[in-house]
Amino acid sequence: MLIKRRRAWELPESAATPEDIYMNRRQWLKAAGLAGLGLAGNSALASGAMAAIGGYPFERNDAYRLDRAITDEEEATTYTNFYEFGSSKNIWKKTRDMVTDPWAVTIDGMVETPMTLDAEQLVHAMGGFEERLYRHRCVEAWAMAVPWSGVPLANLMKVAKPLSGAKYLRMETFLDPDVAPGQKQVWYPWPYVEGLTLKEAQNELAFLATGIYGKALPNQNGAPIRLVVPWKYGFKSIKSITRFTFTDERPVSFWEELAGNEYGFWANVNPGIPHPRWPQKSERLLGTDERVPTMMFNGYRDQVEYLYSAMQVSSPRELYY
Ligand SMILES: Nc1nc2c(c(=O)[nH]1)N[C@H]1C(S)=C(S)[C@@H](COP(=O)(O)O)O[C@H]1N2
Ligand SMILES: [Mo]
Repeated sequence: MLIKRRRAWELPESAATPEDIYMNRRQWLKAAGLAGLGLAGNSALASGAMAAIGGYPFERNDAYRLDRAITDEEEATTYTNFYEFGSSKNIWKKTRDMVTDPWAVTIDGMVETPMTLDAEQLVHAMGGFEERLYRHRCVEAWAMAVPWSGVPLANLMKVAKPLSGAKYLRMETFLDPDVAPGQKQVWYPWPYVEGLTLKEAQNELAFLATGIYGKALPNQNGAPIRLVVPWKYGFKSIKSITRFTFTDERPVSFWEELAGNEYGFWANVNPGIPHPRWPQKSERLLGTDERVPTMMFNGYRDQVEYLYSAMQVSSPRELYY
């Protein structure tokens, strides 16, 4: 069994049935909650069972360097995009009621064994915890540079064991309008969905973040696990992930479904390809009035260009919006 740290409510592998595996998120969380209650009298077990993702700060991987100052922590954690909680940038306080531990994550689709497990188990099974400094470029032309903590997304393949026909990884954010009032706005295609090719997901830069600034992610930045793909516009870096689906069909992402001519599937950063409503030549550094030139692939060309160099495209824009 890949999962080393078993929580109290988990069944030994031998006792797991397809019903357990296909338990939906609500059922899973209920079972987790009941198991937690059952343990209330046994503090040693209970505290062990409810351990959150810990061990911060992780050692920094110096392979990833910045050309600019790290963004002020308060700026990066209070100026956020999280449409589940509203469309303004200052919704961070509204995320306070999110419960991120336990956090059920389902892995399904074209995999050897579909499963639902806790976010903490998942990232421990993936392994490779470290800190990385990355630039982040929002399609709206603001940018930040932050230290993320987490694990390489490529390590998801060890846990999920995709079948040979799988070509894409589809990711989904939680759906709970009682917690996230933005999800009561029915004209949005909730839940938030994003996708990558499996080749992109296995690129060294693709990162599953659990923390920022040497601490666990605050809810507003996508706790407990969020994607970070720094060569793409920020909307690809989906927050608070509850499902990873391996598929042979290209996923339709949330923004693509809303406005596919403005926010496409590929969304690679390119200063030479304007958004239909604004230029992408430069970016404002969060917390300052300073503008700097935007870089091709957000400065990660050497690491990612091979992914796209042989691709047949129908228009010069296709890979960059
Ligand atoms: N589920 C979800 N993920 C999301 C978003 C969102 O609204 N919902 N916004 C995206 C956008 S547009 C950006 S720029 C980044 C912002 O991440 P940050 O708030 O940590 O800076 O998250 C991305 N991930
Ligand atoms: Mo964004």
